[in-house]
Amino acid sequence: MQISLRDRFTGSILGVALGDAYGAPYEGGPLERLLWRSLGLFKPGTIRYTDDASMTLTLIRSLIEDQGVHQDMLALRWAAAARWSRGYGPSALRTLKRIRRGADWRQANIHDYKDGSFGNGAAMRVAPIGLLFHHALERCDEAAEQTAVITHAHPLAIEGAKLIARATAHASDNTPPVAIVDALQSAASAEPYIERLAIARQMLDEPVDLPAVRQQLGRSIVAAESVVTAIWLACSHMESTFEQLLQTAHAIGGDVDTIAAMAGGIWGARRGRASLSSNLLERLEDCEAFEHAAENLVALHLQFLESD
Ligand code: AR6
Ligand code: MG
Repeated sequence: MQISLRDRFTGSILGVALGDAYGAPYEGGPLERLLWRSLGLFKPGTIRYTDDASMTLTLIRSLIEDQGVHQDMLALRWAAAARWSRGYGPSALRTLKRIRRGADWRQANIHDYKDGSFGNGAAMRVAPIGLLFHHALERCDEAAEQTAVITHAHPLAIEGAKLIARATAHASDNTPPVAIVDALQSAASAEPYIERLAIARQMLDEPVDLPAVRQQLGRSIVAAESVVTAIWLACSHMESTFEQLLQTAHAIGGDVDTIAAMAGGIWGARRGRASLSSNLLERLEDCEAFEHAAENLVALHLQFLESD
């Protein structure tokens, strides 16, 4: 079956939002879960998304407004949109608040940690870059890095973002799962990613072993301990339903929403919107906004293709 570009872009962005929103209630310990469940009650019947999907949406809007990555504008837009109640990482939120108060992102991003944050926050929001530049992987890398460094200056956070962007790009080109991991293995340069991608590749040939996934690929908020987990999750569930992907994300545990968001973006780019169930979509907060943004991203992609 032929899947259109529009179906792949909307599938990917809705995949990020669904993974995030349906993963959030399962993240962290009992107190955190209780908090998310009670926040979810604000809009009866809707499943609330968190920082992952919020930053993804703002990134798309910024790409459209600025006709590509404009780091200073993007930093201001992310800072303006940041809300504590969306569950931002502590350092990321402080960085965004500093930018909101007038600090240059080039200073704000190294205030808490001198080498910058190595959290997975740069990778969780990067799917739009993979979609927009899926025809030009070097530009994809460059743009992924430009968006990452605004809040996550650490080389491991940047490489994590590049890998998720490339995985999304390959998936949107209909690359089969095993070939996606092979391609990422050739692209990776930092030891933790090279090692974990080799393990993930091997895991694709074996029955699912969740304790091994948790232990060897990781499930934390650190990029090096969640990016490859998400890539494995998407690739190992490429022929399954999105609900099955979510179930495995819940079973892995840890940073469930962000792992599911990263995986959802990759899965949706290959499978397309038509493979997402309306049951899940109906309850997603602001579903139309994600869909509309993804459609605008298709138009920008086509515009870039024409001018190349
Ligand atoms: N040195 C020590 N600890 C660090 C360093 C470092 N260089 N970098 C990060 N950490 P943050 P995120 C630790 O705040 O990556 C949300 O739920 C430190 O404890 O940049 O944007 C998102 O949805 C820091 O607070 O957040 C993600 O799921 C933490 O890593 C998740 O949180 C996270 O880094 C991470 O988002
Ligand atoms: Mg998260």
